[in-house]
Amino acid sequence: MTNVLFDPLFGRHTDSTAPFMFVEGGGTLTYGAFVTLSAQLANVFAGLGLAKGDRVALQVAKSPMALAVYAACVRSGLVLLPLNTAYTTSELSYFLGDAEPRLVICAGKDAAAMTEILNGAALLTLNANGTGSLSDAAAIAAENHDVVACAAGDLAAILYTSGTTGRSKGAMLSHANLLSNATVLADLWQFTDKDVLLHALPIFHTHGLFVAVNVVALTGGAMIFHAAFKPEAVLADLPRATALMGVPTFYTRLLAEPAFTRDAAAHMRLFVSGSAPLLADTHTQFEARTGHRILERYGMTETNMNASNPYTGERRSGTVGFALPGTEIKITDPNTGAELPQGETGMIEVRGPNVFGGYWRMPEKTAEELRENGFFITGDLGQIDPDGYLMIVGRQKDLIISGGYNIYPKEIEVLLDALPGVNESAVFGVPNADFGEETIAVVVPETGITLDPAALLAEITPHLARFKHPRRLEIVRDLPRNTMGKVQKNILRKTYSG
Ligand code: MCA
Ligand code: AMP
Repeated sequence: MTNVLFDPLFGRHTDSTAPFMFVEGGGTLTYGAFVTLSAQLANVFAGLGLAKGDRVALQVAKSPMALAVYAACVRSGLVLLPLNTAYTTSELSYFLGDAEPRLVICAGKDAAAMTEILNGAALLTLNANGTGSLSDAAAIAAENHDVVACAAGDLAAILYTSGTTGRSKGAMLSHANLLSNATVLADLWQFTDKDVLLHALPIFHTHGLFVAVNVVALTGGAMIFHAAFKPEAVLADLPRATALMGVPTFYTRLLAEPAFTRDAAAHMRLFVSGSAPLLADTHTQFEARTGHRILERYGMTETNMNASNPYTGERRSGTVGFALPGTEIKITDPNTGAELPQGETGMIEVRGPNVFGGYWRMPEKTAEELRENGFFITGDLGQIDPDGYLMIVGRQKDLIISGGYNIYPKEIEVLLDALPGVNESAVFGVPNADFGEETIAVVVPETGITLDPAALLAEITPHLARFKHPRRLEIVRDLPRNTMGKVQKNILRKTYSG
């Protein structure tokens, strides 16, 4: 019996006494203990009648037990649906309705609200401190569990990415997608069992869950597991870490700490940045302060990681480096799809074993974005410099990235437009020194109506995760439009920047 993802990540560590996680606040979890925990959780899931292919939704605070749920799903052939802890009940009810999980795991404090939207799923609880009905059940479950056979194409996870039409799409990620990407990255970034990764990212996205965890588990290294990113806590643990993966906000916040010095970073060998553009200025300041050059890479939920600056060789700021080994990247004409000559700006398209199989139960959306020849149309605009480095120069998709979280304007515009007295609205991002971008909304009232910005915000915010809340909302007479009638968000961005 083989399980494509579980065997190389966790299966080969079954009896290992090597540390897998140094948990913030004390305690070490060995690989062996983690694998046993995953077996007990797998037995709990099987006891509920869950079988290969069933979905397990997980909306809980980051903890070792939460990560073990991932491993348990992989070993059981179950499909994990990790959900941002910031999501509100309205956002969750869509995900649960669409993915139809058989089991939902949430914090005890959220159980009552979750019960309303379960859609027939079983419910177990897992709190930030590791307690809850899931842990209770796992504690008395058998430690032996036969790993379920899983082939390359079997699903390991569905991760929701918001859509430009306002409806989130579930990206289906297979065992082989995740394994191939981890294998390539571990090799490229030279991870070994001597590495200690300081893990401060959330574990409900590709970056923190797959890139960070899979690379470490595949190579047998350890993680220092922080519940969230706190600069002081990161600084305190840097002397026992060798690597950090973060979004650009991590690096600008670290640079704001006077104690973040060359000495503080002396034990580190690698700082990786991704999920949002890293400013050239951050790059330069970081190197001047620590002597390290941040390694910037490029990825997406649908494709895992696509491109990376080299480990040895020049890490060029303003670029995301080269296509990963085994992955192809081309720049195409956004209108015709024809490949453009080197140096021209166009749509970034990606093909490789890292690219997902399609959107969950959305064949039309899949067909729009994933070509029959296997190239995925990213919605990012790029250019390849004369030395082959890929630069992301913009986005064709209407997307705001704030602190590494994606915000789709359409989702907010739909809510605003539905309010009484609102004629239309536009939501866009403007530069923000901490988060990269911040969200602004402008609203056009119906003729003769006076609207109160605070009242509008109060109407929409209960439906939106906190990170999606517009930081400013202004009432305007009309929206700038081009001759085709399309709202010119570039003009709005310029008007409201600074
Ligand atoms: C928190 N808030 C935010 C964000 N995070 N608002 C906008 N954007 C955000 N990213 C809210 C909080 O709820 C809070 O609300 C207020 O803003 C200020 O919070 P603050 O304390 O400053 O934030 P924090 O809790 O310290 O979090 C900032 C963070 C965090 C550490 C940068 O957002 C984070 O961990 N981001 C990483 C995201 C990530 O993993 N992305 C990878 C996606 P209030 O006003 O109520 O207090 S995967 C991906 O993109 C692809 C595949 C890839 O290439 O990696
Ligand atoms: P997600 O939907 O969370 O997978 O976000 C993926 C998007 O994040 C990509 O399509 C890019 O627009 C953006 N992104 C990821 N890494 C980088 C990077 N290094 N530089 C610029 N944008 C990035």
